[in-house]
Amino acid sequence: MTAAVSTAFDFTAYLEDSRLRVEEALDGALGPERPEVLREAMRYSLLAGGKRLRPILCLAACDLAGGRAEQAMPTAVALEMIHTMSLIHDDLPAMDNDDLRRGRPTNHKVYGEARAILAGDALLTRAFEMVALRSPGLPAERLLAVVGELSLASGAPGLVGGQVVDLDSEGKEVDLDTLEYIHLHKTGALLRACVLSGALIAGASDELLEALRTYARGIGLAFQIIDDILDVTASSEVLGKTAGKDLSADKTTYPKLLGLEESRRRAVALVAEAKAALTPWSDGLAGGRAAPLLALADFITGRDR
Ligand code: GRG
Repeated sequence: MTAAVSTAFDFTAYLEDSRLRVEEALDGALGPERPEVLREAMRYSLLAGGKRLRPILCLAACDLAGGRAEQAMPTAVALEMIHTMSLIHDDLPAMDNDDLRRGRPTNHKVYGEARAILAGDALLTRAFEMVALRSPGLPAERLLAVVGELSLASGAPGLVGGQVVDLDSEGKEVDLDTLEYIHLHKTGALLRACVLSGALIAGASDELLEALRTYARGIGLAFQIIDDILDVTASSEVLGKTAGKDLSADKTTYPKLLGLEESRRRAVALVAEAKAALTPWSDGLAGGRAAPLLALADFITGRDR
């Protein structure tokens, strides 16, 4: 009897397999930081779980551009380090002042504020080391382009700029354009760096890089809209972070400006736009080479945490 051959893309298996590979790489990425307490504080947040969406996006984009996932793994790890740094700093009393992250006490609650700041700093700088010094066998000009994307995503044109406007907007009336600015910088810029750097490592064409910019814009905004919705609809237990935080911090969110239903509709439309940008690479059964990025886009609107 011949077994039926299924060519459908198994996203659940893909996600779990990629996540496990990322966890393994993250576990091996730190060391030999000294003193030991710094290493511990870095590992505490880096290995605390999380969806690992950013590194997986990077690996998927590398694959789409014709590269091998192993080539992009050091950069994927670097992106998760930058993301983790931003969470540690975001949770500090001077910023969002939170006690819970990824289901555990926040970094500063365990190690104190000074060490949490320094653990974040060490993760950020280690991220650049991962690309510049720990990515063997890749052409220097590709690594330089990746360093450029990571710099843009982390600094004033990305995370920092978005965070400043976000903090300055607390307790004020914020319009949709400002809200979009905050999220395209605070959340979208790093997601964009994930897909662009994965593709750059594989030597992607300009046409694919442009399509990935459009894809990243769509998933970046959709990701944040869903984040805002979950802040209202999900529990702290499920989220692993404090639910209802936006309301208590008097933040403007998509549900506040548009209502829950319209916010969800907008997120779904943005994901559709993101996926449409990849149409030229979506041939074949179940989405072809673009299948992981297409499924990751849907995962963003379907997630419950
Ligand atoms: C110091 C260079 C430097 C930058 C820091 C603090 C800061 C500037 C920016 C804040 C950025 C931030 C925390 C944005 C929120 C992004 C977001 C929605 C995070 C949640 O991401 P998930 O759901 O979390 O992917 P997990 O835990 O699954 O990884």
